[in-house]
Amino acid sequence: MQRTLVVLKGDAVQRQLVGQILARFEQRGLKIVGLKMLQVSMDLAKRMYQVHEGKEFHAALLEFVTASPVVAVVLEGNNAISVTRSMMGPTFGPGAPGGTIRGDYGLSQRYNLIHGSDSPESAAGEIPLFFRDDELVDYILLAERWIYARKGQELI
Ligand code: 3AN
Repeated sequence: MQRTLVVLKGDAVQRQLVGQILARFEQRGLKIVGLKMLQVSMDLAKRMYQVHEGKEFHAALLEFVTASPVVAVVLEGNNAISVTRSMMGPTFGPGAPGGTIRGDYGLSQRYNLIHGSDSPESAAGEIPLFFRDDELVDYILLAERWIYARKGQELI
């Protein structure tokens, strides 16, 4: 099972879309193993978006992500990273197809509702920025029995 970090950004919180967006991930079968609301500090924002340092939108991005509380989530599932990314859609709403989160809820070229880790390496770096180990909960999701098929020990 793979884990990914999702951050529902300030526009999702302020537009009261948190429940609807989380519901999509739950309905898909992804398991919530970490969940918190927090105010992102400038220090955390800089660490989160270190890869974008030097880009012309970097300052605006830091301002956006620190302007409102956000909701951070760790989702677990088979191919959680690519499944989450495909559900988010392309970076900005106007270019995102309907059926994706950004395509269904976004119109801005700057506010884009959600962040999702883009690789296993990013997820491994980003999850600890938002969650301590003891804030990630190991539990059995009973629905898993019907979300996945079993092939020996493997869930497919
Ligand atoms: P994604 O969120 O789809 O992975 P990335 O990784 O290309 O997009 O960019 C990370 C974040 O940087 C985006 N979520 C977006 O908020 C911001 N960003 C990327 N490109 C631009 C841009 N041209 N103008 C403003 N913000 C941008």
